[in-house]
This record gives sequence, C-alpha cells and structure tokens, in this order.
Amino acid sequence: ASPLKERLAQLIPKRREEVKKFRAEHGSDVLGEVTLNQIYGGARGVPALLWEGSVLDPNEGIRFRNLTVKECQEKLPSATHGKQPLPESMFWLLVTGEVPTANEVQALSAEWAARAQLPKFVEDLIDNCPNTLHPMAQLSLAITALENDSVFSKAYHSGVSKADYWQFTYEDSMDLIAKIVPIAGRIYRNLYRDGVVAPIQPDKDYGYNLANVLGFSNNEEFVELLRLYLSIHSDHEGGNVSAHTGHLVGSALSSPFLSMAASLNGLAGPLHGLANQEVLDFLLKMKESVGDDYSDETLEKYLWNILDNGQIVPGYGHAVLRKTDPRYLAQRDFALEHLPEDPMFKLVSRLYEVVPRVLTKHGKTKNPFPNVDSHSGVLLQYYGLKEQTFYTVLFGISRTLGVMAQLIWDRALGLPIERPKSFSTEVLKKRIEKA
Ligand code: NMX
Ligand code: MLT
Repeated sequence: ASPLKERLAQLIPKRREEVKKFRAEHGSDVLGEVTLNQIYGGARGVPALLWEGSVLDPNEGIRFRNLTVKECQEKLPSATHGKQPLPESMFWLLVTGEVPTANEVQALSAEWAARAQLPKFVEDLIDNCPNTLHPMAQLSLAITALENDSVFSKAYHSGVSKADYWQFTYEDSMDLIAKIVPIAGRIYRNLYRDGVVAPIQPDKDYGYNLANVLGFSNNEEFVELLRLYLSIHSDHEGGNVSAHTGHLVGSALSSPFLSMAASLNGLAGPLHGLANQEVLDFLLKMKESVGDDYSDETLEKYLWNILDNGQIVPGYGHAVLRKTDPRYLAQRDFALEHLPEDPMFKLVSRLYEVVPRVLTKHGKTKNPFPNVDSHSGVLLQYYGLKEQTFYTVLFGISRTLGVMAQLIWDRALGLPIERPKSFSTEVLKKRIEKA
C-alpha cells in the first residue's frame, strides 16, 4: 500500500464536497475582466486556471501550498545528515497540502525506487538516439514511449468510472516520477560519459539516486544541491508554459506520460526552462571576454552590446515576478555557504548588482531582476556537471513533481476539457465597435 495514496483517498471526498459547495454558492461571481492587450499579450494576468499546488505573488515569489521557499527549507523533512528539503517531502506537500512525517517521506523514497525499472525498448530507444539530438528531445521521446505501460490509458479504454480516474493517474504519475531518473541518467551517460548507468539504490532517496545515475553520488554536497534544486523547481503555479501545457493536454484525458511529454516540450523553449542552459552559455562567453575584470564599466559595456544587438539577457526578467526570485536567493545562499570563492559564482554575484541597473535603464523589461535560471548552472558546473545542454533535463525532472501533483487533482475534481474562446482581429474589432 502507498501511504500517499491512502492519504489522498481520505482527502479527495472532502475536497470534492468543498469545491462543489464553493461553486454552488459563488459559481457566477466575477473575478476580473479581459482587455484587448491581454488577448494579444499572452493572456498575462488573466485569471483563468485552477492550480492547487502553488500560488505566485509578484513581489514575494512562490508559495508551495502556502509555504515560502524558506519555510519549505525549514519545515520539510530533509535527509538524515542534510538540511535541504527532500523532493519527496515537496511532492507530498504539493499533493496533500500537508508537511509529511519522516516515515511518510521514507515510504515515498522506497516506492519511487521500486518503480524505477525501465522497459527494455525505452532503453533501446534512448540508446538509438543520435548524440546530436538535444537531451530535452530525448527525454520527451522516452517519456512519450512510457505510454506503452500506461495504466490510466488501459483503465480508460476498459471503461472504468470517472470517479476512479485519479487512482490510475496516480499510478502513472508515480511510475513517471520514478522512471524519469534512470531515463535522465541514461541520456546523460550516453551523451557525455561511458554509457554505463548505475542501478537505482532501493534504500536511498530520490536526490541521491539522481546523483548516482548521473555519476556524482560520491559528493554529498552535490546530492544536497540536487535535493534543493528538485524541490524548488517543482512548481510555479499553473500559468507557466510547462505547467499550463501539462494541464491542457491532460484535460483531453491524455495519460500522465503524454501530458508530461508535452509539458517538457514547452519547458525546452529558451524563454522558459532552456534559459538555464542559455545562462551558462552566456556566462562562459562573458567570462572569456572579460577575464578577471568584473568592473562595472566592463560588465555594463558587455551587457549593452547584447541589448543593442536586440538580444535578451538570459536569466533576467519574468512574466509575473517583479522582484528577485526567491528560488534564485535560495541558490545564492547555497553558493555563499559552499562556493563563495568560485570565480563563476563571483561573476553571477556581480551581475546581480549590475544587470538590474542596466535593464532598468534599457527600459523595456517589466522586471529587471534575476529568475531561477540565472543561478542554477553555476552551481552545477562547480560540482563538475558542466554539460549545460543537460541542465533543462534537471528542471524537467523537478517540474514533473508539480505537473503530476496537479494532474492527480484535475482527475480527482473531474475537471473538464480545457477550451477557452478565441477571436480573429476582425471579430475583435467588431465587438469593440459595438461595445
Ligand atoms: N533581456 C532583455 N530584454 C528583456 C528581458 C531580458 N532579460 N526580459 C524582457 N525583455 C524585453 C522583452 O523581450 C520585451 O521586449 P519587446 O517589447 O521588444 O517584445 C519587453 O522587455 C517586455 O517584456 P516583459 O513584459 O518584461 O516580459 P515577458 O513577460 O514578455 O517575458 C520572459 C518574460 C521571462 C520571457 C522575459 O523576461 C525574458 O525573455 N527573459 C530572459 C529569458 C529567461 O530568463 N527566461 C526564463 C524565465 C524563467 N523560467 O524558467 O521560465
Ligand atoms: C517557472 O518556474 O515556470 C518560471 O519561473 C516561468 C513562469 O513562472 O512563468
């Protein structure tokens, strides 16, 4: 038996009742209006989605089930000798809204390890990818292929009751979270190492096992970094491209595997999750150009050159945030504790002082401060994970936790197929003239 599934089975009937009553009493209440600019402007700020796991405040940043990043670090169970939240703790929190006990977390570690075996054909599929195929494309391909064993798809086609969909979604989600680790390990080891992937250790936690399949588990500090990384990248409310895509595709009752593959394809875009790869490229190029000269004058000149060429500064700006991302700050705290003298961290630190000034003067971006992707690469490269084309895969593993937590609730609450209304410019013009 899965303690998390048992807890969900207790929570779901109450939540269904709560939502039913809420909708019966307030279903027609108005929450906002939509302007023409929002239709042309990426639906920014339109209140249109239900997302239980987290809510984003423009100034404060993310709260996971009402806990800030710092509160998660304080309250969520960590490893025996660690202090960062375990991704298992974060998943439990996202799914139930509750802080788990150490025993509950341990059960989750064991369950994920037990589900991690890959079908042979998925291993072959990854092994047959050309090494020119980006790791995110390989990841998405392998996750799509897990559809072969989807219990949700089988249950749907065998005609199970809608009320039970969540149970099969849960089973697929747990398999997906477990199997994405050896998939990522295989992609990494094939592309950048000897192709040999260490086996999943049944008595170890998720972060350790990820470090182990990549080949880095002998460094406990790196394992702690991964636990932090996997926890803080998991969820960023529902409107970001990866979360929204997973939710949208899932609303057609596509399985968790197909929904997550779609979500990962969105995460692979440079304005979204691929930005962590772009940031390290940008930092390395900058370092090559400026050497050890981190003066305001040199850095500003370099940045203006980028902006004057019509390019963006990766890792800065955000569609919702208007202050420094607390996930950036959590990674900065980690760097200040473990690698304060690293020259690349020092460059990141200097940019934190210089870029907001330059972007403010440039006058375009609504948020001149750094986001989560601005910091992650510099930490990974410090511990020897230097292949930046792989960085978004780590983001994808983490984001799977948030997208799956919501998909289980989408099915539990019986949310319908998503289908907002669209208009052509001609029709919009007519409607505006009439109004
Ligand atoms: N450097 C230069 N210009 C920027 C930047 C930046 N970092 N951020 C925004 N702008 C520009 C943007 O391109 C737009 O220009 P234009 O009017 O010519 O189209 C203008 O400022 C207004 O954009 P905003 O409304 O501030 O930003 P928007 O909500 O459209 O986009 C991002 C948000 C995150 C896509 C944007 O800030 C960006 O491209 N940042 C760099 C890429 C990045 O770090 N992405 C990762 C985000 C986090 N994640 O993991 O997903
Ligand atoms: C995320 O974590 O998804 C990013 O910060 C992008 C977003 O929230 O729009």
